[in-house]
Amino acid sequence: MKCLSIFISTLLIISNVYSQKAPMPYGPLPTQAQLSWQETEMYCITHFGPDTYTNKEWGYGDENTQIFNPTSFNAMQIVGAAKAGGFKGIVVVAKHHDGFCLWPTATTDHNISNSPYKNGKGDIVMEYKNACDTLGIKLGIYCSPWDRNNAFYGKLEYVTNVFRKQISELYSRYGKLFITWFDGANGGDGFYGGAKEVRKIDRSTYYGWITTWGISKKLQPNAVIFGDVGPGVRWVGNENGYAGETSWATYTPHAPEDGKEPGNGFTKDAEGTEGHRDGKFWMPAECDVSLRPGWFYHKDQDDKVKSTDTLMSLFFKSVGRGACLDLGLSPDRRGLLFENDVDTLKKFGLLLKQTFTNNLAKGATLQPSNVRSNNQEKFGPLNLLDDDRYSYWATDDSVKTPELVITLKQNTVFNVIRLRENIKLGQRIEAVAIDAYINNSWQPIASATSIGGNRLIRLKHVVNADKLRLRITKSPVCIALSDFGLFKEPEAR
Ligand code: FUL
Repeated sequence: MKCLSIFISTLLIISNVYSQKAPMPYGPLPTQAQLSWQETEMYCITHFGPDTYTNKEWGYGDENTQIFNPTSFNAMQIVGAAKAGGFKGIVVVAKHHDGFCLWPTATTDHNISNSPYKNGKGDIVMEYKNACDTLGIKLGIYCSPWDRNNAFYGKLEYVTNVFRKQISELYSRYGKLFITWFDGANGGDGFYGGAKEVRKIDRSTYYGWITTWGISKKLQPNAVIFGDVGPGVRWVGNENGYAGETSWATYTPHAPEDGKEPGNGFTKDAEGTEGHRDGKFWMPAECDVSLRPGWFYHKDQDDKVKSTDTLMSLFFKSVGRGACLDLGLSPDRRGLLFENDVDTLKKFGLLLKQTFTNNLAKGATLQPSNVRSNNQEKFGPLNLLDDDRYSYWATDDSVKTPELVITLKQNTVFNVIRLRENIKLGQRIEAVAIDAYINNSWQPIASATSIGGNRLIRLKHVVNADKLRLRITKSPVCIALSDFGLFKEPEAR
């Protein structure tokens, strides 16, 4: 017996000497659903319904179901255009505030079965799902809590007998979803079954969020839940598509909570833009913005489709700041994306490919420069160049501001720097600086704050160098860096 325990403790000592201890996680951590969402980076949200035919943004709820009759709705064209743009998911607006359901629902007559589309046999959500499956794109669903058509809106019955049943249908019929999307616009005037009045609700309490979110968690455990107050992904606080220059994945909404997750509540929009460094929850931001001025299609906006340059700039200000970009697409009355929209998406996708396919840091050697050598054998391998977000390089617990010298294979011209942390260990780094070795001295070329799941630094001018230095200038704990990448965004275009 004694022999065995000596043997085991010897083994333990040996394994302690040779294995590197992983750093302790820091602060709130992402769930698996949040990690998959983070990797998605870019997805679209499609608005199509009665508003498309009435030229409105918010239908009143009295629209005749007969007006919904697209002649050539083609989910493959829409999802295909998104895919060409580099987007990896589609959130389908299955019901907007006007209450019209784009799937055959048992909860209300105000739905596609009572429209001429496919003689009442249509199901737009299913068509999207099939196109997404065919094209390898993730599916998400938005079902507006606010319903300006429903007679019961404002009463408890609406939540229990209508809204929750609608999301149950949606979350059980269309396969695996990556996100369930809850809009924050709520209460006001509407048709409400003919009452035509103003109905105000308390958005913190009316929908019984804990129970309502429970439906998503039960039926779609791998989906993140988006809402103003999360709980999985927060609204960034504007519909212009950008996160703050500093944007933390952690956040505390102004809401009562049960200690584990945020409860019913509200947010201060502006706080969503930056998040909170000391936030209690892992709740990164989604940046939503439409490709056109409106979310729905309006003919007079055909020439106001965002340019490739604008999309690129939004990409850097959302995805490049650790958030995800959710771009609004607006199929027209035919049920297709208009030519200009398709065109700009395609060009944007090409530009992303041109910029990011070739990581110019590949083949570089990385060397810690300011860390005492007796710590070095504890560091993991410097394998930061393999596009794996979770293999990482960690410093010893006491080393919070390490420096890395990156020696490139040759002189390299670049204008984008990418940094990522292994966020499975939390968001750790608070600030970094990067220098290039030019004319025999280190010259600062960039700095950034919050890193998290993704940080892209877009330089104003190209840099030509063969040696760089990354300095972690602020971190409360040792770091867990998973990526250092260099890219060249085409300048003249
Ligand atoms: C908003 C809604 O009110 C808009 O109509 C749109 O659906 C947008 C994505 O969310 O809050």
